[in-house]
Amino acid sequence: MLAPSSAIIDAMNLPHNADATTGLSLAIFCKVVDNYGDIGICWRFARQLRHEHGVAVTLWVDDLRSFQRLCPQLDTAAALQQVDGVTVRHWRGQDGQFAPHEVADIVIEFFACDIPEGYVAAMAQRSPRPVWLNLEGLTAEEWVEGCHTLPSPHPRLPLTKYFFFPGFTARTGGLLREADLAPRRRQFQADPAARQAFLAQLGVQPAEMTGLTVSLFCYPHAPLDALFAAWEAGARPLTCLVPEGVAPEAVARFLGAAPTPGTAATRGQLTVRVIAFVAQPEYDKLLWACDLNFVRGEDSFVRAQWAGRPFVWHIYPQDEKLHHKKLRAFLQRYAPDIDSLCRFSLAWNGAAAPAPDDAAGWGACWQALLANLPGLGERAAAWERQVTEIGDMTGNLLRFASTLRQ
Ligand code: TRH
Repeated sequence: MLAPSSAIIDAMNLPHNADATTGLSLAIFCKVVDNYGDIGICWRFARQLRHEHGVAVTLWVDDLRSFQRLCPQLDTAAALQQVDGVTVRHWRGQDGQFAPHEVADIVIEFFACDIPEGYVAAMAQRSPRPVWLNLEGLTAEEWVEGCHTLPSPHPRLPLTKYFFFPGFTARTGGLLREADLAPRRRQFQADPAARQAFLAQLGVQPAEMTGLTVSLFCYPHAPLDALFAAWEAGARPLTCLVPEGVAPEAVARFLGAAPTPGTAATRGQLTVRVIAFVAQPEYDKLLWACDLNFVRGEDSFVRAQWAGRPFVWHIYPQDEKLHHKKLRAFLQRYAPDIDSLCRFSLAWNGAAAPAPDDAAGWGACWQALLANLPGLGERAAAWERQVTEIGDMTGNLLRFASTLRQ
């Protein structure tokens, strides 16, 4: 059984499902499959709902430790807490009884995680019935446009769930983007002192700030040894900033030491510097501060698109190489005529040559990308404008939900 939620909420004097600003309440259920993307997306979404739309948000999440890496102020022992205006509840997987009044106006299940049966039963009893959405994963594939907002009636209960797909076109839900993100980024990028202070706080040395700075966030299977070798032999000094825990084995091989924050080594033109895994808002600044960003999964991939800088995506691997299809679909939209980025991205994801042991191939692949960095910067700016036009995902989702509310 879940803890008696009403009693705890009453004791903490928190709202059940009411909000002073809009009166709208929303519950997000998030299961952390692995890594940080699941909670990273839900946490960002929750804060935006609260801060920009005044929605009373309850975020149910089953893994508070992953969450704490993005949000250091979180108490991993608390069953219920308020963080940044959001009610965070530790979802321990138990089922239990819920009263209809505990159900939010809008219920979001993230990535088709099964929400507690007792909660679903209470949803069916609530009047009016809540809006129920399944927030899906991001892909650039075309089929998404045909599935976005489709209904899925419950087999037994008088409830209908709707699919909501983020995406890159006007026939999808768009991407998460806070209203103040672009102005904050522009201000930061127009202020060299802000960049210097930010990088210095991460331990980056003044001399390193004048060369090419690259942030690196990838899965451990990335062909990192080959890329490090290409950077080491390159024509320009390059500093690679690696948050702690990213591709630890390859990073340790280069460093000759355990990759703990503050550890750095220089060979040839390349300095690899391990930095602390930063809190989520700081990660944006890291992307804004670097000349090129390597990102992965879903959330950092989207943030790189709002950073206005060139980026390379390491896609989350899936069975039967489904991820290669998704990568190609994105490249087809983002960079159909940018050969250097397509070649590099396909190789980085193991979808094309050069192979990881082809040092000369990687050297050439990197040189081509480097030579095209200014062009990639222009493409990043144009893409940002294009995707901004379709509206942000949170606003789009609330608009869709309002059409379903009885
Ligand atoms: O961590 P990811 O690989 O996460 C996911 C999950 O694997 C998930 O199951 C899968 O569905 C999804 O990828 C596709 O990558 P992602 O999505 O980029 O999430 C990382 C989060 O961590 C993102 O919110 C940014 C944040 N972050 C920080 O806050 N600080 C940091 O220093 C770094 C490197 C990342």
